[in-house]
Formats: sequence, structure tokens, C-alpha cells
Amino acid sequence: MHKSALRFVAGNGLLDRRAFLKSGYGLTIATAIGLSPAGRALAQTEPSMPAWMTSLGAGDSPYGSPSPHESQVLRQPQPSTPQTAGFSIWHSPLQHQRGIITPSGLHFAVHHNGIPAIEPERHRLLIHGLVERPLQFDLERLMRYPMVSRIQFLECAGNTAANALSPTALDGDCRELFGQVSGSEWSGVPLSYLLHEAGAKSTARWVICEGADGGSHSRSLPLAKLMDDAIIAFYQNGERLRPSQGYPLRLFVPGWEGNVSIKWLHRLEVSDSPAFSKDESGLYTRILSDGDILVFGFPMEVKSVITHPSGQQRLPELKGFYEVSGLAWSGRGRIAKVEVSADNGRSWAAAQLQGPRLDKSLTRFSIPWQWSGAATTLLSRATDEHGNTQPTRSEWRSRYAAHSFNHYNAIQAWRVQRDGSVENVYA
Ligand SMILES: Nc1nc2c(c(=O)[nH]1)N[C@H]1C(S)=C(S)[C@@H](COP(=O)(O)O)O[C@H]1N2
Ligand SMILES: [Mo]
Repeated sequence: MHKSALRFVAGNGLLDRRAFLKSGYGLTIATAIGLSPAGRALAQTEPSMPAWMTSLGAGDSPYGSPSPHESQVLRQPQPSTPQTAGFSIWHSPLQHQRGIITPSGLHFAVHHNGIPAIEPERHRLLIHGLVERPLQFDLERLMRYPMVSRIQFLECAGNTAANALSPTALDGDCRELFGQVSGSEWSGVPLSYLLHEAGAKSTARWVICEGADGGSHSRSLPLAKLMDDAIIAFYQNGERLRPSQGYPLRLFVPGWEGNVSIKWLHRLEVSDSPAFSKDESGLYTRILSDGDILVFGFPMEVKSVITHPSGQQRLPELKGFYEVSGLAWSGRGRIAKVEVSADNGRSWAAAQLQGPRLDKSLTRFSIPWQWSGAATTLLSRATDEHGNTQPTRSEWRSRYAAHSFNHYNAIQAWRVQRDGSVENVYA
């Protein structure tokens, strides 16, 4: 195939997302840009025999761990938060993740009261209040119910707050700016099974959900949502929850702000009204620009970020082929499309959505890019299956009162400089 077969689909070098799918086409691109094995690696001399090929390797261990060469891939304490035993926030290194599953040890974390040292044999889950039959479960009985598994995202309401608040764009990486979102396969018992068994009374509308951490983190949730798709999760990515994620069990409420997915869950009180707990009347209430107050605005909005290339990365060559790739998600359903711009929004092209494209899940997108070497700004804009799409930063800010930061979902811009450096900017 000839080089001219490369089809540009938007300004500044964005290539047809299907380029690599057509047979023979991928090789054309690779050859055109000098990345193919024939063009490069094999141009070297004799094959060598490194030390590890001349002796037997090491033994293995009962629980695997990452390669020591990947020791830089770590969660990071949120720089703006004084990390105390009582309150800490850890960010997930999104710029090192591929696919849509966050390794359990790298899942972001928010602890309002530290991590309780729960003894699983002594932990109980109580369901009481406006029910026909109050119930109390130990772990053994709870885990005998049929379980479901779903791949879904969890995002803190305050994710990307710095870009909402800071008057000038902070020079942070993807972990610092976007790292309070993660994706996992969560397995557990649908809460509807337990609520059916307890039998909600006709006046029941809300459930007050409380954790067993000292400080009793609690939120009120509409009974209808809990009956619809909430689960009591015991497993994350095939193994029992990490203490950081709520061991031995947590509430998982798909698509809604992370704060309501109560970790170390121990009590569900069915009620006719919300409790107006500390968190729901304070930090998680939003003030709109006209002064209206939005309480109980739960779903996380459609959002996306390019993870490759992203803030503080450096493109190794100062022009040529790169794959632009990132993550998109919506608390209201599936991602329908992600558009990418390589010219600061003058033109856009549809990125490839990599399967599986799941409900309320991280979705991976990518698009091939032939970088000319000139400074430019990369943007991504996701749209979900209901037609919701991302606002610009100024549109987002005009909806909310000054100093608002929760549920920030504006289009992210990364500036690529001529020296290959990548920086957070406001478009
Ligand atoms: N019991 C309890 N549940 C909690 C919290 C907490 O501090 N205590 N933090 C909440 C917040 S603010 C978020 S964003 C999510 C984070 O879940 P993760 O730490 O598993 O990522 O848990 C929520 N559930
Ligand atoms: Mo949160």
C-alpha cells in the first residue's frame, strides 16, 4: 500500500481511527513513520546474550507483586490535603494505566476517618427502620447470597477540583489532576435481595447508609436507586476488597459520586426522609451561580481525559507518529463517542472506542496522530448514550457559584510544546 493511503480526518495530523484495523494498513503507517521492526530494531548488529539468558531465574512468591522496574508506578497523596490519620486522599496514576481496570493496589482512596481495623468475624450488617423484618447478618451468611459482577468506575465528587478552582492551570500530571477515578470489577450481592427480604414499608423512600469507621461516615440514598443497581461488594478484581476500599464489605452505587459508596458498611436504616448527615448538608451540596442549592445531585457527569500524552510527560521524538489514548466515563450510562482535537478545538475527529463499552464504566479511546512538531493543544470531548456532553471550562464555571469544585467535568486541554513537554492548560 502507498503512503498516501494514510487518511487525515481532522486538523494537525489526526488520522483515521480505523487505520490500524484494515489489514496491511497498520504496517503502512509503521513503515511511513519509521516504527516498524524492519526500519529500526533489526538495523542493529549481532544478537546478544544477556545474563538472564545464561542461568536459571529466581523463584516466585505466594502473592505476586509488580516488577521492581515499575516501582515508580504508585498512588500519590493529594498534595493540597494535609495527610492525617483521620483524613487522607490518594490519587491513582492514570497515566500509567492501559485498558479500563485499575489494579487494586493503585485504586484511588478517600478516607475521612482513617482505615478501621475490622475483624471480619465480628463485623455485622444491620438493616432496620421502616421494614417489616429487621435483619442482621454476619459475613458468612451474607456471602451465601447469589452474587453479581460488574465492571464500573468510581469517582470522587472532588476529582479534578484543582482545574475548577485554580485561576491559572496547575502544572500537574494526570495522577495529580485526574487521579480520583478508578475502574474495577466489583462483585457482590445486589442490595435489592436484602431489602426485599427485610420488606420496606409503604412509606419508605430513603436509606441511611453508615460505615463502621470511627466517625461513622454516612449518607442518605433514595431507596429506588438502591433497589435498582446498588450492590454490597465483597470482591474487587477477583479478590477480596483491600482495607483501603472497605474490607470486608462496602456499598457500591454505580455512577454516583464516590462519597455515597459507603466503605466498611455496617448499618442501613430505611426511612421516609433523608438524615441530612454532615456530608450531605455540607461538602457534597452544590451552589449554582443563581444561588440555587443542589442537594442530592448524585450522578457523576460525562467526562474524559487523554492519558497518553498527558501532563508532565515528554514525547520522546519531536515529531512523528503517536497514538493519542485516554479514558471516558459517564455516571448516566454508556459512552457513545469521544472526539479528539489536535488544534485546540478548531476541528475534531471521532476516536476509536475500544471494547468492551460498558454501562457506567471507564471506556478506553484512542486515535492515531501524526505530529508535525509544532506546539499544539490536544482536547478530548466525550458524549454519553443520552447525548450528554462535556462543557468548556468557562461554561462549567458559569453554572456554579464561585469556589465550586464538585462534579467538575469540563473538557481537558493538554499543551504539547515543541520540546515534547506536555502541560495542563485552560483551553
Ligand atoms: N465509611 C466510609 N466510606 C467512604 C468514605 C469514608 O471516608 N468512610 N469515603 C468516601 C469517599 S469521599 C469516596 S470518593 C469513596 C472512595 O472510595 P475508595 O477509597 O475505595 O476509592 O469512598 C466513600 N466511602
Ligand atoms: Mo469523595
